[in-house]
Amino acid sequence: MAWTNTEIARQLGEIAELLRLDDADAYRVRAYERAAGAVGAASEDLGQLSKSELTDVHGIGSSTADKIIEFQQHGEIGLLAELRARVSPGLVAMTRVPGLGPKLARRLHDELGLDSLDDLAAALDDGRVASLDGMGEKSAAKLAHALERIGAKDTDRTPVADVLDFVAELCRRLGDLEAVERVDIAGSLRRLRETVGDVDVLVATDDPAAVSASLRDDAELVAEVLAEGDTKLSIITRGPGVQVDVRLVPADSWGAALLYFTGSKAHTVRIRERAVRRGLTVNEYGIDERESGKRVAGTTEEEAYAALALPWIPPTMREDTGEIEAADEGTLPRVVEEADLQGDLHAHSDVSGDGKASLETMVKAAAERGLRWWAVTDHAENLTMNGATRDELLARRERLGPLGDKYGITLLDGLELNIDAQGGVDYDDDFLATFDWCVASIHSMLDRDSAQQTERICQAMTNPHVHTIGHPTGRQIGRRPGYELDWERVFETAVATGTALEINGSARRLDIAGDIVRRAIDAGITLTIGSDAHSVGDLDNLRWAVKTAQRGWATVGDVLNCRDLDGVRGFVRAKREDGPGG
Ligand code: DGT
Ligand code: CA
Ligand code: CA
Ligand code: ZN
Repeated sequence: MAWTNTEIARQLGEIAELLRLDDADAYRVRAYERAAGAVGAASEDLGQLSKSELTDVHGIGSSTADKIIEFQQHGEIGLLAELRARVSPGLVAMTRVPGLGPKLARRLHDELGLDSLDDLAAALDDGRVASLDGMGEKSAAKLAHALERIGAKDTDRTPVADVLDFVAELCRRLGDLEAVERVDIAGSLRRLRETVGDVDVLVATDDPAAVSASLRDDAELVAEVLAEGDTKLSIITRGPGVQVDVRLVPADSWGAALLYFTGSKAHTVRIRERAVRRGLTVNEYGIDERESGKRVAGTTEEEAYAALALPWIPPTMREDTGEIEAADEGTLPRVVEEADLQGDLHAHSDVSGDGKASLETMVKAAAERGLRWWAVTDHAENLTMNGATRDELLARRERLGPLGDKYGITLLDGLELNIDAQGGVDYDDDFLATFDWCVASIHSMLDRDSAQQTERICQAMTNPHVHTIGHPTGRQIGRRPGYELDWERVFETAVATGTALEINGSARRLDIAGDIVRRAIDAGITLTIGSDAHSVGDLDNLRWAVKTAQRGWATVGDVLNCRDLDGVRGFVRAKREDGPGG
């Protein structure tokens, strides 16, 4: 199978991480880190290359090239399997705590015998960590706080970013099978929760045994079969190593099964209660009259909801946070959909250092997606190593008109500014005033406390040329928690200054999250959607941003990307002309 660069980089990165915890030679660790970085940054598909082509890529050596080829051929790297077996998962879990590096994790493991986040919490509680040589009360308190923030219980869940590519390939292969009529994602992944416990895939078929057998025997995808029955196959995948439950249902139960297995559990419990009050029963096969057993619905989800006198409710809203009441009262908002987007307000080209595709390639791809306008927001100069200089930006500006004309799309001359320690940004006001659109983001001093991060962001919003705040909390799901911003203050400042907040669609970020989106809308905030694309494929991030917006019940009116060019320009003008407080 053609593994994506993202997945290859993840495998190499995990090897580096485990080698370090395994006390391997620092040089060897570094080699895998460098290779992971090189693969992640590559613009071509490394999955297709030969060994000599691979070693020609800067950062990939002979031994790491061998691992990539091994992964291509077997869907598994022996060394990684070995390391996963040898290095304790508890030790790995401890390194997920911000501020807890591999060295300290090892000491906690070896000297205090800690082997899980629960162990760590207990040892922080009873003072054993504080009494460790070189630790002290203060460092221990910091760790305790960090541990609280990541929430110990969420760590055995997998970030969606780690499973999306794999699941897309799995669904593609299932869809290609003769016996499969339909295939779709269900469960928490369909609702786009930011982490998944396991992945649920629904298949409509009248030959479940054949589908089950084909998948079971697909050694490129399946590492282990956990359970196989008439209606369900549970596997552990290769690649991300996650559990997938594949449910096999007849086509005429499709809607009922999709409703049932999409959940959330809380949502479906409410649905069943409602059914009972109407003399109906709901299960994964259909909706039936309780008395007669006569089936009333089940082929489509719309029909299933309609049988309960409800409109279809988007999966992203099915968390029992008022959606059933709203649907019942006829006040369920029509949430934003991907087709409502007229443009993208955060994306990169190779004009700044970490972009992987040329401006023209990106523009062409954006136009082909049907976007009417596209803001290219390359990194501004203060970003270490990657920022664009004034001259590079001026040269880029000359190309925007002709490229837009060539591909039939309007290009907004944009920037992603860097918010400094005091809330200032790159360049000077006169230069900034010549741009159409500016995102401002925190890219440095990520470990400052919440009060300081709130201050930096609010200060940046007072700049008349800052139009939205990019990835506001800085979180990377599964890697580091976001800053705990003082949201009331952020919202207040955003409204007062006419600044928007971004929903960043990178699956690793999904920032701001759905629950914050909902609060922001209540506070009267305008939202912007950004793919934060660094490559053509990343433009798909728009979909994740839209789903995150839906989780926050955002409508077309709440999202600037749903306006036409005049609408966007009007938003920019309003801030520049009226100024803070206007
Ligand atoms: P996860 O896997 O923890 O990220 O969350 P979900 O929502 O995917 O949960 P999962 O995989 O346990 O089950 C998928 C869906 O199937 C769930 O959202 C609702 C449905 N479901 C599974 N088991 C039950 C059950 O025992 N009762 C009810 N009401 N629904 C269930
Ligand atoms: Ca699940
Ligand atoms: Ca499941
Ligand atoms: Zn950024």
